[in-house]
Amino acid sequence: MTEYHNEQVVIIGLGLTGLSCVDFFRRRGVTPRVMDTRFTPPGLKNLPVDVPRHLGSLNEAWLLEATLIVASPGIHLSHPALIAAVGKIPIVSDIELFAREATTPVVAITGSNGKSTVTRMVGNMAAAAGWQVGVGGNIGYPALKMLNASYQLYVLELSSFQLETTFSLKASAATILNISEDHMNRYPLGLPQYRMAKLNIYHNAALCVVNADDVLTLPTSRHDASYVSFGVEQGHYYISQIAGKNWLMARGQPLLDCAEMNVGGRHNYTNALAALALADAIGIPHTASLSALRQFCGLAHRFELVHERNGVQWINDSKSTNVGSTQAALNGLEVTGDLHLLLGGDGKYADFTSLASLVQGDRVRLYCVGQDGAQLASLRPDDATLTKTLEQAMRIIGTRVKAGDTVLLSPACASLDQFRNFEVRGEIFTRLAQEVG
Ligand code: UMA
Ligand code: ADP
Repeated sequence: MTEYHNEQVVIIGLGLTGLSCVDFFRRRGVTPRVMDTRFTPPGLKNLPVDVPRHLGSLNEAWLLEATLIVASPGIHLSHPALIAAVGKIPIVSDIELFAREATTPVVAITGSNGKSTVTRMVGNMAAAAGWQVGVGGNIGYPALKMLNASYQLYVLELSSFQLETTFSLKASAATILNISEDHMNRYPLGLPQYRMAKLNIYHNAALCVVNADDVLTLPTSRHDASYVSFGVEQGHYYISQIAGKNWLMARGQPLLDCAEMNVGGRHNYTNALAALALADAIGIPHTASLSALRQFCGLAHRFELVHERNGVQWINDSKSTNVGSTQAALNGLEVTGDLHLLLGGDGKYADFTSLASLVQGDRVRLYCVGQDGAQLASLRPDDATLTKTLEQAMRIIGTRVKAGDTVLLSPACASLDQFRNFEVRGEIFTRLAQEVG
């Protein structure tokens, strides 16, 4: 166990991560100081009264007095108040604290899209094998909380923000599922800077699981040499046609007829391949991993059919928060009538132009909402419907839909401009679908 008694610890951020860090240190007899730029951060009501807190800004004096700063993922390391501390005082993530303590194997998963899906798939595979498995990290359950129970395996979903300040992780198997543009508001140097953060996941990993179709997922360091790959038609794990059906394959061996899975779309088949590669790496038997894949029904808010009436399908893909995930949704979609597509929210400085070709044609009707709605409406300037809110757009759609149509919320944007999180956005879409549909 790492010793923190002589450390002056400062935690930045009082959300899920910050609270888990407070608990981590207090269990070790250390009282940290906590700060958050928000006046009423969500964790405030659960913060023990004796923990010193500074709210509404970052306290530079406290930062400079610290010997260890733990930064929540939501705080930019380039925040002006942090500049004086960077390079002088160690700044780490909650995942770094976790990695220092973890004594059982870790499977680590990052990527621009598919992290939660693959994390859950691997967790389900391990559970199907009868293992005690902890699933946490960016998926919504802070990693440090998992240290309070005993597990045989940890499956960790990691964001680029968490990986920026993680140094001690030694995953048994680590993957970058794919890399496409996201969070450009946090990476002023663009995609290479974002990728650099993600590549940290391979550092000291026993095995890297890479995407053979995405060169950006390949390790750059010679220390990260041991790898297996997955891809659509190439790699150790791939998809092959057998008697007219798509099969998941591993090194020439057919493993699963994709028709046996309850999630569709090529991206979900490659997600399954990545999960199988990770599961094989840590010794989960195929009987368990394939059974888990057969039973996996997808996660809420990821291309989820939430309502169907009068021949109209309403699909909630609220977790689509970047261009890549909206492309995946549109590429996999088969619509008999018109597609009513809802885009918009906080685009995080994304370049949306690659969506343009996908939203043209007589069968597509485009609705754009939220902070970056106008920018998205310019993808189809003549007839896109621009409204301030999702609700206004849904009420218009309700008057236009007819049998055979599909309504898809796949916003390509974060929800935080108008909603607490993507779950709330998806729940409101679902409620409105039931009301207007
Ligand atoms: N914030 C401030 N001031 C601060 C600290 C944070 O304004 O001093 C803001 C951030 O800009 C952000 C919000 O508060 O908008 C939440 O930040 P946080 O670091 O307190 O977040 P947590 O509640 O700790 O949740 C974090 C992850 N959130 C982010 O990375 C923004 C959660 O991932 C994760 O589930 C949780 O830790 C547990 O590990 C969410 C997410 O949106 C789902 N992740 C991004 C994504 O998937 O795209 C990376
Ligand atoms: P993440 O945790 O990386 O955000 P999720 O599994 O929650 O990933 O899925 C987020 C969005 O990305 C959903 O819209 C989902 O349909 C889409 N998606 C899932 N896997 C992939 C993939 N491999 N490539 C592109 N999009 C994907």
